[in-house]
Amino acid sequence: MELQKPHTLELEAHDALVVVDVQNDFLPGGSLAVPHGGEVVPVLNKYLSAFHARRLAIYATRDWHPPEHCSFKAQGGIWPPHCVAETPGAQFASDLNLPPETTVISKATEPDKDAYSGFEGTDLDARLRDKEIKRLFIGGLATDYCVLNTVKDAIKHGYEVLLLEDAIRAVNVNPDDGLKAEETMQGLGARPIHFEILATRAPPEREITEEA
Ligand code: VGL
Ligand code: ZN
Repeated sequence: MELQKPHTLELEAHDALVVVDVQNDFLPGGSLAVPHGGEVVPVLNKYLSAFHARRLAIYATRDWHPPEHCSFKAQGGIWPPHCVAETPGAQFASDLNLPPETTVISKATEPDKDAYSGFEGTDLDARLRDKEIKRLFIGGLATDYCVLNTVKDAIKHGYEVLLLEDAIRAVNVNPDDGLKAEETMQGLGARPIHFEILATRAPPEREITEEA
């Protein structure tokens, strides 16, 4: 067996990165700004670059609501209007370095249904199966809603989940919601990781040998 430093994690062929809802409305100045939400962007950029360098699959989910979505207060929901499809607030953070190969998964697109999970009402599971993905590295916003529910569904669907603990932030409607969500995810088997435990190694050979 190859010698490894303890507590390092090697990225493998059947790994994928799932970036959850890093959209302007959840960031500072947005209509449903997650406290410290902007802090996930530089950290996610490190994961994005690690996955991209290894040619691993990257998915970005987005809340993509119709203008009169049931989760908005005017319709009896609990949230201010946010992430209305095609509006600036629904765009991904402009400083999030999503590679062009990123697969975008739009969710909660129906007026009468909310969906916190990237799996709910989407083809995410089918796409992952198609690529024989086994492990999901999941981070983004918000810990206590869309990250929590995406992680729960991922585990339900049989994926191994690595929770990007350094790249999630919570809404905290109640002060402990984020902590409770993390406990729930870990209780279900999600393993919390931070970027530094990823083993650094040379990018795939084809990259090194590629001539300019
Ligand atoms: C989310 C509240 C409402 C999320 C989406 O992405 O966590 N939170 N809609
Ligand atoms: Zn929403």
